Amino acid sequence: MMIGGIPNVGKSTIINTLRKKESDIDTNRKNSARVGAVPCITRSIMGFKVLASPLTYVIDTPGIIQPKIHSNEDGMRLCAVGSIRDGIIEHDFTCEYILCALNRHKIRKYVQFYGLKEPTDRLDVVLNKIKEKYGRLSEHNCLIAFMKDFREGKLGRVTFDQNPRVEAVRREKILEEIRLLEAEEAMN
Ligand SMILES: Nc1nc2c(ncn2[C@@H]2O[C@H](COP(=O)(O)OP(=O)(O)O)[C@@H](O)[C@H]2O)c(=O)[nH]1
Ligand SMILES: [Mg+2]
Repeated sequence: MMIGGIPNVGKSTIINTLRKKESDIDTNRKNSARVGAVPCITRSIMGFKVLASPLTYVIDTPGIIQPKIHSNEDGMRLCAVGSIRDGIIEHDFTCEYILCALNRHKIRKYVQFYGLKEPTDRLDVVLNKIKEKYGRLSEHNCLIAFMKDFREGKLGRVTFDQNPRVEAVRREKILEEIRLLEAEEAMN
C-alpha cells in the first residue's frame, strides 16, 4: 500500500500507529516513520512493514501539494494548519487569519486560554497576552507560539472546510452588503 496526501496531515503518524498494532514488528524510533509538526519531515519514499501475515508494507511518501493555489482563502487555510512551510506567507498574516477564523467560527477558547477579557479581532492585543503568559518572548516568537497553540488544538478545534452550499450563501451575503455599501456611496 502507499500513503499519499498534502503535507503535515498525519500520514507518517498513521503508519507508525499501524505498526504498533503488530506485536512482532520492531517499533523503535529508528525503524519508524519520522513525524513532525512541520511540513517536509518525510523527504524520501520508504516502505514500512505494518503486518507480518499477510506480509504488508506501507510506503510513506513526502507530502504533495498543488503547484499553484488559486484561492487566497485556500492558501491561508493551508498555512494555518502548517501544510505550507511557515515563512512563505509572513507569520503575522497567518496569525491574523487564524484569529479571524476562530472568531468567525465563534470558537472562543483563546479568550480564556490567554487571559483576555473578551474576544478580539486585534492580533496585537492577543500577542501582548501571549507575551505575559509565556514570559519575555519577542514578537516573532509570540507569533510562533500562537500558531503552535492553535495547531496543537489548545485554542479549540476548528474545521476550515465548510459545506460548499453554506459557503456560497455566506459569500452571497457579503457581496450583497458590498453592493449596498457601493450603492449608498454612489448616492452620496
Ligand atoms: N491533533 C492531532 N495531531 C496529529 C494527528 N496525527 C498526527 N498529528 C501530528 O501532526 C503532525 C504531522 O504529522 P506527520 O505524521 O509528520 O504528518 P505527514 O507530514 O502527513 O507525514 C505531527 O506533529 C503529529 O504529531 C492527529 O490525529 N491529531
Ligand atoms: Mg511524513
